[in-house]
Amino acid sequence: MIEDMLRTPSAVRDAERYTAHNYHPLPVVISSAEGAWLTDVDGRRYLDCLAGYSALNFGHRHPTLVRAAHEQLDRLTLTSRAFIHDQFADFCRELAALCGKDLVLPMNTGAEAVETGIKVARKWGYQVKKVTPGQANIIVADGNFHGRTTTIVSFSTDDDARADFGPYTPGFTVVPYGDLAALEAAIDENTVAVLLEPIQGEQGVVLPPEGYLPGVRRVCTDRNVLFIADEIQSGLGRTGRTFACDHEGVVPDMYLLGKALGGGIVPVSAVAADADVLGVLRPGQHGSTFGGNPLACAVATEVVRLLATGEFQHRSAELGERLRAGLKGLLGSGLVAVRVRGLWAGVDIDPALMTGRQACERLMERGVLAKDTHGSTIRLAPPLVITSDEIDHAVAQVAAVLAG
Ligand code: IF1
Repeated sequence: MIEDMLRTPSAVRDAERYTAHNYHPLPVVISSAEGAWLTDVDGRRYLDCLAGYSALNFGHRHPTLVRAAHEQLDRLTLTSRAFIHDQFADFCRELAALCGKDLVLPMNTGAEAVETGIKVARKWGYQVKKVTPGQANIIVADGNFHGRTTTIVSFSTDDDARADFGPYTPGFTVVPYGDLAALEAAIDENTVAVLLEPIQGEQGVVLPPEGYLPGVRRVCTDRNVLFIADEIQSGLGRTGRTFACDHEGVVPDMYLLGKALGGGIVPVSAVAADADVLGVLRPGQHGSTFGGNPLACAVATEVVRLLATGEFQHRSAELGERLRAGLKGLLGSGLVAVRVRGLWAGVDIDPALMTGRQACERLMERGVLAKDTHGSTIRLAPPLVITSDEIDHAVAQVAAVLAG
């Protein structure tokens, strides 16, 4: 196609003209998608290796999920929680069962689930553990990413995410990720929770040291501290199990869920915990206009049913091994480190070769869309519907970009 006939350049300009520049998106304008493939306004196709930061685990427009959305759109979309609706019970019951927990509190975005987890842990601390009023503290890890609210960025260690958003919310202690001794030493009589990503996504798919998560579980149990696992990005099949915690047989006191829970169609997040934790909330103490709405519940219930079969977890585990082998084969040919669990990979490119952004721009030219995290690290997280041939294709494009 002749360059000056392309629609993309003007479409990029139009999109950038009327928005705040809180992102630096790749210059690609998507107009349709199906499964693991995207098509831009000029008809060019791309293999999606970001999957909406793991919000598209089931691929673009999964037919079961789209059907559920269409049917609900023609029936009922919103009631608020002032009333009950006929999709609510199935969603809460089936998600609670998937998590092995008593109760579910539905919200919309991941950050809202994280904020809900923080509020519930604090209230549990005051009412159940009996910590000093107003002194509840929560332990978090350096390199964390839990969302963008002012409280959440208060405990971020990423200056881009945190700078100039103060004054910051107190009550958080940062310890090195993976250092169990430091975490244990940071617990005091007012500690109500430990909040961790079982695998740190934005940090570049940083895997926990073997035994770390079981250690956190043991320490939290011994010290009567809630273990809150942020599985918003790592959960729901991404790592080859339902939850990343499953890899080491760890069950947190609270699961924070989001992203793929909405099937890539509507924002759906939730907190899942037992009654002795979520039971601290009474009417009027927490809520949200759209939390648990009929459209969200209809789609998310089908998401839970897709996960209940184990098919996506199995695909992610099996195809993840293919992805790992392919990427490990590039070590020494431009990659300096590879971290993979299921269909989730963080790859560190030799900084002398190119930045992560440059790598993603070159991958885009080769029909693969991915996102850099920091420096020369890129994350590869395709929809779990990707095929083995498509994984081989993606790895081949990474190899070609590294070869220059
Ligand atoms: C952005 C990445 C960033 C998350 C975990 C909570 C949330 C997220 C583990 C909040 C959200 C998104 C947000 C988006 C880019 C992406 C992201 F890690 F996935 F790559 F930023 F670090 N816990 N992650 O990953 O969920 O409120 O967004 O629904 O803000 O740029 P949210």
